[in-house]
Amino acid sequence: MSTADLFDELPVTVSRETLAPGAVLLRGFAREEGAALQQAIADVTRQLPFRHLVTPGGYTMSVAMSNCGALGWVSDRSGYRYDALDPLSGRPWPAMPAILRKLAVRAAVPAGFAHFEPDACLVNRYEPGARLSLHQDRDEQDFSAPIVSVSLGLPAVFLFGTPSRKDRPQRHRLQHGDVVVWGGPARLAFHGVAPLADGEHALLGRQRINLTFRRAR
Ligand code: MD3
Ligand code: FE
Repeated sequence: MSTADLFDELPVTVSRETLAPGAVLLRGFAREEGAALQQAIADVTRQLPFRHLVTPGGYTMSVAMSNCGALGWVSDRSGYRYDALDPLSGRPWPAMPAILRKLAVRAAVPAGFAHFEPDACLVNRYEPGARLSLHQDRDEQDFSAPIVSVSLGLPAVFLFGTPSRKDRPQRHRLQHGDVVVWGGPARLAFHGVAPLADGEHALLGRQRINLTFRRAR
């Protein structure tokens, strides 16, 4: 038995912090695996290069996106949705690499979700200046499943509100290797990312990559 087993199965360098009811931050949970995760992400984005999607309102997003898994998240002039096929190529999305899926499933456990089965992984790339305005994730069918997010590369200021747009969001700095599980009352909270500050990360260079694992159907 390792020391980690004595501390609730978390690796020794990881802390568990509750940001709000249902929102659990596992600082450094993915840090040791960073290089292997980067490899898996490169495999995905070689098959499905990052794109700047257009919102239904006609704005081009500053964040570039790719997808892997059975379902992919899509935005265009007709709306937001999950689709089994890439509307651009008509083909299925790249498979979700096992190392990515396993990380998400493993992270969900200490947050209280022992049977998380993600069928979609959205890969977001932020270059300096890129941001994500406050929104809710509500294109998934079953809000009882959490969303697991993994931050890699440059740090970002993450904004995290409540299910009401009027409430002022909390700000949290998310760093390379941080994992957050968003479930229960946090699942429909408004959230966003402040414009990415410039910098250079030892492994990823001048960018931040965020993975979000979802149960879309
Ligand atoms: C809280 N991504 O892809 S991850 C998104 O850093 C998205 O790229 C951000 O918001 C990013 O939709 C934030 C953290 C996150 C993801 C989903 C959530 C927080 C969430 C869903 C509900 C509540
Ligand atoms: Fe979101």
